[in-house]
Amino acid sequence: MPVFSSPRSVRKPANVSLWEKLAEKELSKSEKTVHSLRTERVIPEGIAIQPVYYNLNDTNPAMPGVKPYDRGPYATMYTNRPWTIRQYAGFSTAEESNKFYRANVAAGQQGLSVAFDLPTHRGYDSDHPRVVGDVGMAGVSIDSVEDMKILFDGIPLDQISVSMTMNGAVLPTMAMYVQAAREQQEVIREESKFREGGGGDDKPSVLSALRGTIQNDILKEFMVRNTYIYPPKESMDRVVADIIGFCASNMPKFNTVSISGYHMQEAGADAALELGFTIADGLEYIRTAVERAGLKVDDVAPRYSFFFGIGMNFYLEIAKLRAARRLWSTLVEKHFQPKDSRSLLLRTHCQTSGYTLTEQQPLNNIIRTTIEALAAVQGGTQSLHTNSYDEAIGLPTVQTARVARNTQLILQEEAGVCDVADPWGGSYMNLLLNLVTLENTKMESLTDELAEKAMEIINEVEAAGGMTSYINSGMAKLRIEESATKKQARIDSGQDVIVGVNKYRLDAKEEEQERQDVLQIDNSAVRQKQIDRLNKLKATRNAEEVSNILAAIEASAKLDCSSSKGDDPNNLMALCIEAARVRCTLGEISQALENAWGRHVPSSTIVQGAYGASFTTAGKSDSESEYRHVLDEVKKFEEREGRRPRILVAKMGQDGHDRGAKVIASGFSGKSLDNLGFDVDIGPLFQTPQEVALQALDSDVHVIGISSQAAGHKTLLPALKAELSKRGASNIVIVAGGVIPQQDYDFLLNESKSCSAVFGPGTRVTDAALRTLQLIEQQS
Ligand code: MLC
Ligand code: 5AD
Repeated sequence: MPVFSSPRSVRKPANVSLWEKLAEKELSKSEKTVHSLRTERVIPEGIAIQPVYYNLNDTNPAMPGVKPYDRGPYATMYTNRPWTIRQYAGFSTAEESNKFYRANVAAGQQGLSVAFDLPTHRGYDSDHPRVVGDVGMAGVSIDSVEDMKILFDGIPLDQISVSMTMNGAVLPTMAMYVQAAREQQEVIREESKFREGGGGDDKPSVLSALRGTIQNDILKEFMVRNTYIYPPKESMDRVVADIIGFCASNMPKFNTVSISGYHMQEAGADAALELGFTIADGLEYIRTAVERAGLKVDDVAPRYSFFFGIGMNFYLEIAKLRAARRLWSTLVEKHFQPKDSRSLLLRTHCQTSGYTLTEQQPLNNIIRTTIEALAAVQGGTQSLHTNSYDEAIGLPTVQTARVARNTQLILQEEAGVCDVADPWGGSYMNLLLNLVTLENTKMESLTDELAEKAMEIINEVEAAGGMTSYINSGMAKLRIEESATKKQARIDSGQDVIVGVNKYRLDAKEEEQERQDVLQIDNSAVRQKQIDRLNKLKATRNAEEVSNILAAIEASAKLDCSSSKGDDPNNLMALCIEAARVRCTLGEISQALENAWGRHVPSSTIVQGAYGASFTTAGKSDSESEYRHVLDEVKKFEEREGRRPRILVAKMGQDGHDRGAKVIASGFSGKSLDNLGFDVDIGPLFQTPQEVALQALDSDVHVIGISSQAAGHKTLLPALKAELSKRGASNIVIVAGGVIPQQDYDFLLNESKSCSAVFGPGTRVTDAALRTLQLIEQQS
């Protein structure tokens, strides 16, 4: 039975003594002591809240901060320092985003987290013809160090920790951040010299003061997020490795990789897959540093950090973070034998799930986000982003961002959740399995069982030669897509409940009243502003310096040997900082690397059979009969037309979120009973409207289904329509789906007539298929 800890026992268990030692060390910079934590936090009811609870009868109880860290990476956890409230944000221009960051920090946010726009992610300047619809839409546009300086204007980079979500164009972005910090520091030094009549020069290098995190996790980009630029090998051996190497030597407080499971969960992975793949990615990054860059595990692992998504399965998500810490410490110890115990600590950021939020009855999303946030902190996260309740329809407004931030402030400052480390330690949560076997298993079954499931996945990956080989085999993507398709089928067939979507729906009129305003971004104005700034920059810089450093970057990229050590003159991060200093643009630096390595072209696959299988085993006769109705209609169409309805599922612009596209492609496709019977072509990512039109004509499709998740729809759909009419192919039906706010429907359907139907979030695949079929029939 778990009971209060107290100084009662005669011989203290070793873990408790260790905990006390670690806790005193953590508390040394504060006014608090272990004694004060135990005795002075008395609630009005007269009870002293303990910093940690454990079973006094256990000879050596598990403790936070103690191996294998199920109970948390730090001994004192939030009793000493709460998790960091770190809201991910970026809006159109550097000026707008800077204003937003400053206001957020003033309102209680504790760390920054930058969302870049898609052209920046993919290494294009704002004036590139491929990115017309994307500039400034899903985050802030950064073309040069000048933009970066504006982004952080008035924000002391040597004091506030900054996370940057960047993986593709990570070299120029990191370089511009470092250069902006240096120039910011120079200004401060100049000012202090002026004020103090000299001095200021003896301050430590700004690089060593920088605190933050760069995502730099390219492996999951190839699996799910898709903002890669270069092929996997060069991305790992030179981009990831050179950044890790540079930071290990020069930026000791900077977290060099944020190993992310979040995007796997958003793409449809269940908790075991997310956990297994993420830990396997982490092991691969240590191997890269050790084998490719000649670094030691203790040079790098203490600055690897993690990032998990937190969905609606409350208990499971708590168990996931506990299991993650155990798996990481155990596997790092086993494979790499570090000497520094910090190499074993899994520290993580979490973000509540965007996927679980709904367009219908958006206020319900506040409740969902609160539950997910609570799971993240009960699981012991170090840093947290809570989503805004308008997530399913667009980027946050000032008001919805405030509610999201306040959710965390309320948890920290009103609900008392920081009072104790790991309240779940010792819980007797048994799964069905244990009830069946009636085994009196030790508590925390869920953590154990999830860890076991993830371990099976890790073993499968390791047996395939590690994560890079496993990804190259296509298995990682397929397993996640299969899991996503099954999830969609469970929702469509009503097995998984989503309140307000597949159960307890409002009628159309009530839903209309619930509608929210969505942040509107004037994409063409942002783009023009960026182009003007680029032109000005190019007119005032030293052209010779620019071409010299770009040539040096290209030459280094072509070298066979690894130059990942931070002091190597060929280290790409060091060269890119110099390029940022002389005002090379992000697009130019990316192009220099592309000249050496080329751009990665992914292959597209469609999962077969997963959708219908869940329907036909759902055991609900009405959903099964609906499903069969669609199949019958498709069959009739085939008999009448001599071929099956053919759809091209395509994505335009730099938007790489392809869960929706893959689920539609997979659900619609196939001839067997397991899928809906359409003939499905799936286009490559990142197409221009012209490329999509040409592929549609080539494949002679009846309909194009455009999936849009990154707000480019108002520019790109009209452009596609125009491309089709130009080629005399107006008979091809266009339908659209994804994150498209209702207020844009009228523009798309009536004003610009650029598509015939919009399938918003929460649309069932069977409904979309039936409506699409009707539209094709009307057209022919
Ligand atoms: C913490 N500290 C303590 C303590 N808790 N000291 C004493 N007692 C305690 N109880 C110390 C730590 O050791 C550290 O110091 C310092 O306080 C900060 O704590 P931290 O735990 O490291 O927190 P933080 O700085 O916030 O770092 C958290 C992190 C980091 C390690 C997870 O990597 C991070 O901030 N990640 C955020 C990633 C992110 O925002 N990603 C957004 C992705 S969005 P020291 O000296 O040891 O450092 C996305 C969406 C998309 O990707 O676009 O697809
Ligand atoms: N600002 C705020 N949140 C964002 N997200 C993506 N871009 C932004 C942005 N510019 C969040 C959403 C999305 C997840 C990938 O990150 O929650 O689901």
